[in-house]
Amino acid sequence: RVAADPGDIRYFSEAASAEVVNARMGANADPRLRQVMTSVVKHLHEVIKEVEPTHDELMAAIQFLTDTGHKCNDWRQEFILLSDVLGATMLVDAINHRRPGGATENTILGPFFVPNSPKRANGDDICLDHKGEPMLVEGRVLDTQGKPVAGASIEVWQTNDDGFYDVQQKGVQPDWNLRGNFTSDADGRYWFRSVRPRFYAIPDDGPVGKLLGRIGRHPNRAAHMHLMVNAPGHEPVISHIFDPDCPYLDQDTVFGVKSSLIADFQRVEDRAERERHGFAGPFW
Ligand code: MBD
Ligand code: FE
Repeated sequence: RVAADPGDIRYFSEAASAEVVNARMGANADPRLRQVMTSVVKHLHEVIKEVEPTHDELMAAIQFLTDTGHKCNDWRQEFILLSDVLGATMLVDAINHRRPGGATENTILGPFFVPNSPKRANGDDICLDHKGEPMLVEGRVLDTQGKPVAGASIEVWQTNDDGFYDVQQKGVQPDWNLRGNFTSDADGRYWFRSVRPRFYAIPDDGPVGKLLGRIGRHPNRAAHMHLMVNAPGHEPVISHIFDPDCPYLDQDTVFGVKSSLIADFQRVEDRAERERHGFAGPFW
């Protein structure tokens, strides 16, 4: 039978409607998984009905996801990147960290955290090749009552002056460059030397970078240093500090900037004060 008016055609298949697909789940399905899958199928069908993709477009989508998986390796998780640039990671983070007043806000973990970074002493320099603009980081770990937390673990990681993490440049940067694990002192304090972070492009040589290019988005992250703070009996804080002068502060490609995380950077011109903080060696 040929329809007289193409607008009459019931273009979606009754036999495979979202309701029919979801009704196929068995009684033994895990309740949470049932809830998740019900929603995923419902919204997937909504997207398809809204977009009306061709078969070629469906295959392109499948190829995109396949390529995304193939780009993953020990240090590169392209799916995390995809979640990040779509705002999904920050939304999940916001849902799960409705924090009591006063606690430092979380932001995105990112794909470049490496566990078990070397223990460092307060005052150490994590920039092992001394390339970049010297920076002193000072902070204090406090509980939500404002009491200092001694013995907290502060893990930090950042890119070098060229915008790469050590794991992206094995053999070029020293191992564990710009990473370290500090411990807060009796007063909750920690301090260390590093170099000023710069804005940099997330790895954009893969399917996620290609997608950003095709939709006219730049791949740049606002200049940041990552911190993860853990202390027994306390919730971890996974966060960043951001450079207040970075031109990408209001257009971070993964939507990770929160105004409370923009740090106070001060230029220290006084030589004696620089030397007091250890910036006296042959490099500075
Ligand atoms: C990063 O360095 C990062 O922090 C995030 C969130 C995504 C890609 C690269
Ligand atoms: Fe990062």
